[in-house]
Amino acid sequence: MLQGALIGCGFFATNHLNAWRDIAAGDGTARIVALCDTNAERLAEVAAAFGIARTYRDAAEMLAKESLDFVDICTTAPSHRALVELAAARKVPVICQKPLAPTVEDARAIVAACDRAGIPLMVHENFRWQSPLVAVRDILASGRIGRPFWGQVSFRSGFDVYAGQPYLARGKRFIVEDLGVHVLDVARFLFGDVESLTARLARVKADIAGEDVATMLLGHTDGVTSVVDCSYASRLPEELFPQTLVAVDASEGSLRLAAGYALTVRDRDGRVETRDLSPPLLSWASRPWHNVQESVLLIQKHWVESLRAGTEPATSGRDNLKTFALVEAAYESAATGATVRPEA
Ligand code: NAD
Ligand code: 89Y
Repeated sequence: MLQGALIGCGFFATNHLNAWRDIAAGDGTARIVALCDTNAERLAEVAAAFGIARTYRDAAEMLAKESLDFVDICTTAPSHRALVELAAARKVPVICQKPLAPTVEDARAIVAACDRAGIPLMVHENFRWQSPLVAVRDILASGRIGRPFWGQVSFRSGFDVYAGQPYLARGKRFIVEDLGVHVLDVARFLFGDVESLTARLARVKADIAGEDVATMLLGHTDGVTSVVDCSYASRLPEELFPQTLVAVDASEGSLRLAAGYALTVRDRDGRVETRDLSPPLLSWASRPWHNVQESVLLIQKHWVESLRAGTEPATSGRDNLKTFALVEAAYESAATGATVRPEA
């Protein structure tokens, strides 16, 4: 059984820990043996909730004292580089939450540190592991609707994300860095790498520092044009948080993943299929987060499989630099009004 440690016991970490507990109780391939948080109160609370006795307030001390097969970093971006570098110095494989870093320099340094140490790095870029989005990807790969030429990946909500994650209201960069990074990654997952990006951003909510609306036009290298749009300022008749909607028009058919995980496919024979792709509600999950929570379990299982097989995880640091480049390109395009060629 692989022995891991988790750093950062905040808002999102309980999802990681519940998923690790499922893995330990399931095929028993991995478990968390130690926890670290600089906040003593939070550390004690989470350690008690998950029955993890070995706790540390200093990551360097934990890495020195524990014998670990991997470390799972679930802190916010400003601390990622220093924490990954500590793990790399001890040659401990790393999972790091998104966004990988606050700057492209830090993101590249993180990937370089792991490369130099010869350790795997997976970015916890979990949206592409949501089961409805995996199903969409499988249909595209099957050729049932032919060759996609247009797509839309859309996340529009008015959910109060600031209550659980107050730091989101304070950053100069908000929706593209925090949520757009997922939605842009899904666009790459479905339609491939990107050669051009044009973006317009807006701030609608008055008392936040960053942008809460983003509309992006992507030119993918094999010809697809996609629109990626995100909003936390949308007051819709039905609140859809945290659903990602997808539309694809292709040479022989089309596909829509609509509200409520309702899939409709018109295939090359003109047949129309409708399917309910609602994700399961795991025992520890709660609506409306359950699709995200399922994807946390799936990405962590993927990490364990990759680590055991010695293969590169789908959202490795190297891969994630390409998604990171789209985030940077979006801010640059919005600032300059120009179409930008993303640079991984
Ligand atoms: P949070 O602020 O609630 O928790 C972070 C915790 O890390 C805090 O308890 C803090 O004390 C601790 N910490 C900070 N620096 C540390 C250090 N150097 N050593 C040890 N502990 C340290 O943040 P959160 O909302 O849980 O978010 C964590 C990360 O998860 C963010 O990067 C966020 O973007 C990401 N996130 C991802 C998803 C997803 O679906 N993938 C969803 C929500 C949040
Ligand atoms: O932090 C964000 C994420 O990764 O998924 C949704 C979120 O919690 C708020 O935008």
